[in-house]
Amino acid sequence: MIRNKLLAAVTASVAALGLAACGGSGDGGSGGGGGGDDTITMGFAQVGAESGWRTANTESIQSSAEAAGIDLQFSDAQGEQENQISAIRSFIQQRVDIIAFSPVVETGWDAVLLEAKRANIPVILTDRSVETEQEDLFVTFLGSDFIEEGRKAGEWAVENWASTGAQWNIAELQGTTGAAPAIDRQEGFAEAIAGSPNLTVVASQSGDFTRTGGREVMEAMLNSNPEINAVYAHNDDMGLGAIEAIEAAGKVPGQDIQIITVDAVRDGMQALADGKINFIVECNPLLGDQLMDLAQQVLDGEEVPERVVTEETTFTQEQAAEVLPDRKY
Ligand code: GYE
Repeated sequence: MIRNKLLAAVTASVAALGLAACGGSGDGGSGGGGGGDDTITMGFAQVGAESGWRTANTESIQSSAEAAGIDLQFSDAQGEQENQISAIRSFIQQRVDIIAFSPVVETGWDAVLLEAKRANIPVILTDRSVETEQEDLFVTFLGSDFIEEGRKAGEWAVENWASTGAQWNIAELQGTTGAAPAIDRQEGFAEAIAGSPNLTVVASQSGDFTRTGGREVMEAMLNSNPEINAVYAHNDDMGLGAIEAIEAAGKVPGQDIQIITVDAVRDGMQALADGKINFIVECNPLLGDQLMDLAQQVLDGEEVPERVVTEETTFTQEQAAEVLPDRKY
């Protein structure tokens, strides 16, 4: 099965090379897709436009590519893994020099990544990682440590909620089912609160990282669990949706129901400064410059680290008010 796909991939890439005629060096180096000049062509398969984080991430990648003189072939998968796989296949056919992508979900990438490998096109993962059976299907992974983000959220809950001695009934709004940040943020949080018997996750469901998803899930949760007095949302947008649902239910977000989110995009930071969110764990979307540098290094044949972790912080309400005027996204 896999063999057949491989053969098909090899045939397809040979055909593509034939079409490109004198296109490239054939070693995956720069110029392969650019018709003989030195411009690097990067195929980038984005998740979609589900959140403020994603918008900032897309802008960062597009402007950094332009600044670096990299020809960016950008594709938006609208949240569907299938679309992302087709985009990657078409990048392979076009013989781009390098492929970068942020996988919608963690699993199901082995076949297409093998095709890229067979075609000698290096792949860089950005933002989210994948689970593969084979180890060398991508060169490096640039992005956050999502387990650590979940842990920071949980540690704040332990220090600020558990320490009161009261009972905290937490609604967890999970990100996209099967996505690395949803899996890892849940894990890190659960691990951090495990020793606090008065912190209980009473409901946990996916709001797909969107504002609408957060609002709808929160509405349903408040109906079936009126005792909820805390929210842990895997991103700001779902937290912002939850705020709408909480207000519609006649409760005060940030007070009757305290909220922790992840991302720290402008709208989230504004809600934090306004007292509607209580704590935000930062997740940095500005990966463009680092991605372009890594691409250049890989195509120059330099060694790059297997993992590049983004530096991040956390924000209280006071800190949000301080940094908000200079916040770029
Ligand atoms: O937190 C969320 C986005 O993968 C880190 O995806 C990213 C997450 C981010 O939709 O807002």
